[in-house]
Amino acid sequence: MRYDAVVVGAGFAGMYMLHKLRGLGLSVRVFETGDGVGGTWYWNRYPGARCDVESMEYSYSFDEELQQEWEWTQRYPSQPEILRYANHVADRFDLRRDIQFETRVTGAGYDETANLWRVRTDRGEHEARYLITAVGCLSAARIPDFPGVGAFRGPSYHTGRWPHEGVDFAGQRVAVIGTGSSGIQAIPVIAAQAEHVTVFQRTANYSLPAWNRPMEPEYAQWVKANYPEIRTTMRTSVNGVMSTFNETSALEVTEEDRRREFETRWAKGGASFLGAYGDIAINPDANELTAEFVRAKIRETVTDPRVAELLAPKDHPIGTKRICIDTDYYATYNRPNVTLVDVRAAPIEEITASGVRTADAEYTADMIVYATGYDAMTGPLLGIDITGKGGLSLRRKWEAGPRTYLGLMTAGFPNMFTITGPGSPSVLSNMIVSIEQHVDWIAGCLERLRADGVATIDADPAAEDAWVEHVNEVAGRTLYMRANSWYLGANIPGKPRVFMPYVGGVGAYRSRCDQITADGYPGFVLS
Ligand code: N01
Repeated sequence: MRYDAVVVGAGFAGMYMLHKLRGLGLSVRVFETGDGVGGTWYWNRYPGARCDVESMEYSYSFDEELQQEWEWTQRYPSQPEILRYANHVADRFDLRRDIQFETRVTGAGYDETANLWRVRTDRGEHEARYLITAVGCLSAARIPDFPGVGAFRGPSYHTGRWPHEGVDFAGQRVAVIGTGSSGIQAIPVIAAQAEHVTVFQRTANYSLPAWNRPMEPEYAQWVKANYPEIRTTMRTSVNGVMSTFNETSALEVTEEDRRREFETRWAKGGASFLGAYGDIAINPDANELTAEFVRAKIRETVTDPRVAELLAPKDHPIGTKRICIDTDYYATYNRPNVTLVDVRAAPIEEITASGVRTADAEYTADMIVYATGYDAMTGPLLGIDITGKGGLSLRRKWEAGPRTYLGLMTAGFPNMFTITGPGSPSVLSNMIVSIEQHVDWIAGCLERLRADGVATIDADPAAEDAWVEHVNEVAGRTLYMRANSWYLGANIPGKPRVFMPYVGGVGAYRSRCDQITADGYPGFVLS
């Protein structure tokens, strides 16, 4: 079949892109691997899965009635609630009739002569003028290639591919590998049900309390009444959220003032703790003071000093790996049925038929939960065999790391757009804010091209080089380069070490994109 546009993925990006393109009168087909909408929130059904952005801010802003009618029940939305919201949006805007579920896009090739994308799926081929990827940044789930992964006798689950029917942990000895955001959310919930949980930690992570609670109706009402200003604040902020960012240096204030500020933000809960001072992300001394406050909280909470020391992160500055937001994570290690294993000291050597064997012991388990993360940002795109002009493959082009102009296009792949692609704020922001910005920008661009009779848009290689350099340069001014994070691809053996998201802030980035539109798309080649 031939469409004006093919969109890959029916998560929050793909759903809104479909809605916008329909509004332009374009014919659109969305292909989605899963059998429902929701993307991340469709796949991540692990116990305790919850967004780390507050409900009132983690929602679409494009439709006034939608944002007024939907009622969030908790401060931080749980996965089931977000999935209900995604389904509500799909119903409300009648999106499903243009989404083909249970269909994986396997490849796409640009046909230069016809100026068309030929899109291959596991259920047939299609053509489109525009190819728009809405594949998510954290959707290529990854289990490390431990020897013997397939030999384990019991069931094993990756957090990002959780069974829809759920998992009963009662009476089970559960091994959990990984202590990133997913592990940190899942471990307390699993520990409350299982007979025993053995947590395999390679790197201790900083986690802040969520203090999740039922939504206060007065607060929800206040936000709804003030949505126009609140959404503007979010769109022009650093991270796409409402919380306040203090500009002062952590080093300019007295110890007492600093403690008070940290305590206030800790008591408030959530990631706004990292906004306590303006130099936490750039000054090692300011960062260390912040990190030490969190370590002290861990030591206060965890009763066994040896376990507390293992849980207190020391090998990377706070905030340089994605900050975790938890409910009862550290206190869970005070339970008699939870054991922490340090796999930095004694790495996992093998998954055996009966459990996990490290360099110094074997741990028996009935189930294994892999909370081992994703091939982030590039993984979902390179999982599709995409070829551009002259048969250039994206895998080849990005061999040494992703190269994009603004995270929106990559030179040599005309009429292909990447929503929240590498080189854009994406994972460093409230994803829905960044998704809406990209979708609006792309829709505006397509409308303009049509009005001007332009058939093709591509990134100019020189503009792309300059953008990649800028992305690296801004990241280089921060402490982000000091952590072995998935932002840098460090979690995947052999992946090039390149800082992938744009750290310049969503407000500044939006202004830049808007200026480019106003100036007639400098840095793009229109033909
Ligand atoms: O994945 P991760 P995640 N041997 O990559 C360990 C978002 N998210 O799914 O740090 C032993 O962070 C690995 O160890 P190390 C959020 O952006 C958001 O938890 O590489 N261990 C690490 O501990 C987040 O950042 C929400 O040394 C191994 C863990 O597995 C992103 O998704 C909730 C290993 C992987 O952590 C990814 O989070 C969930 C090995 N060979 C996720 N390989 C919210 O909104 C890996 N590990 C709250």
